[in-house]
Amino acid sequence: IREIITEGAVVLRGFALANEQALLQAIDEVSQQAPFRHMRTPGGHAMSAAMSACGHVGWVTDQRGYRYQAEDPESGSPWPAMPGVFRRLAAEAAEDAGYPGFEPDACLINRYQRGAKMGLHQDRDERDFSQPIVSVSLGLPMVFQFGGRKRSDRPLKVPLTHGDVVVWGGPSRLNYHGVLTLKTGHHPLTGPYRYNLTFRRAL
Ligand code: MD3
Ligand code: FE
Repeated sequence: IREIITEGAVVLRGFALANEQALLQAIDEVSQQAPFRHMRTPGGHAMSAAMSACGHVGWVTDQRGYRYQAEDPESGSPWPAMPGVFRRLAAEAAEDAGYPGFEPDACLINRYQRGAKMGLHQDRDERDFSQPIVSVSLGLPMVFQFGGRKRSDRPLKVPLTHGDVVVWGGPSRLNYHGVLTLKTGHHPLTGPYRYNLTFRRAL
């Protein structure tokens, strides 16, 4: 089931369901090597979503700003390699949405607990905005806010549930977006959490 949100943004409902167990196990393995942590924004606020990452580079934020880097700042070691099931799923979803040949080099793993949210922002720390972004939702449901090219454009609310995959590219690549506050809940596979995998070509 494919829904178009706007030009360049496609929701593939349930696309990740066939791999749910393998994806959650891979999140577990990655986060044993690169534990979830609440990074700080350059302004000094702790982000409410906990983050981990895998791939050649990981997205980080600290006093110095936002960037991609090859080492986990907590350990000084390289980020864990991107699990095969991650890479394959991201490439298949991108191809389905009309972006063949997507080879992500970064996967950010966001873990939301009750009360966590992500305010409206643009993703602009990547080098090539012609590359799409693939996002995979697992666990508790949450409402995604999809805005326009300007912060002041009124966002559309899109509910995302376990297994949904969204591909953003082309004209929607620099749109503002965010997620509303996660409500308390229990998911049979993830307990109190919602996970989001965000696949990007950063370099
Ligand atoms: C729309 N994460 O980590 S991914 C982020 O659910 C982030 O954790 C959200 O936004 C989450 O930066 C949503 C979906 C997403 C990612 C990039 C986009 C949507 C996008 C770029 C342009 C438009
Ligand atoms: Fe984002």
